[in-house]
Amino acid sequence: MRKVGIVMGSDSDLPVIEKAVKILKELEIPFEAHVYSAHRTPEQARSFALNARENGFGVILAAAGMAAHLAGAIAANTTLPVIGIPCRGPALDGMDALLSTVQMPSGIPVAAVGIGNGANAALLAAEILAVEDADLAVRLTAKRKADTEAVLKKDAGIMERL
Ligand code: RP5
Repeated sequence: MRKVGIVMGSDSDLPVIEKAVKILKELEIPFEAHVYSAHRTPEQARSFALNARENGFGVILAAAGMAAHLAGAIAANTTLPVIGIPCRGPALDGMDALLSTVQMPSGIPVAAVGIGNGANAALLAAEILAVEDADLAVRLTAKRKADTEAVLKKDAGIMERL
């Protein structure tokens, strides 16, 4: 199975990445994570993206906050799908990162999830890989079913909590 590549602009983005990793582990998807910054270590970010396909990656998650150019910078150097995860920052609560991540020019797409939503980024990566991986598709369907059942259980118990 192709790996999910994870890049984060700083180790301060780790709490968001941990949400993604939890789901990748649950779905038994191999991954590799790095701290690469579009601004502080641009050469490392570029080299990772340029070599990602031949290094066995199938999807790349890129998490960054503030002037979040990481997902776009990665996408500029690969034709693998890139999922941007905007992270909260101190001044604008993630709105800066959201807009920096999602407002890509035509020709270089980044699929962006909501602010801090590492879980959805991992699920979307799993859905992309599952297009060609029937076993993973089965695990994804089972997870969706279990998640639905957990919500139904909350519905059944909500009156007791009021
Ligand atoms: C971004 O700047 C990083 O992705 C992080 O979200 C933010 C702050 O980084 P640190 O100053 O905490 O290293 O590039």
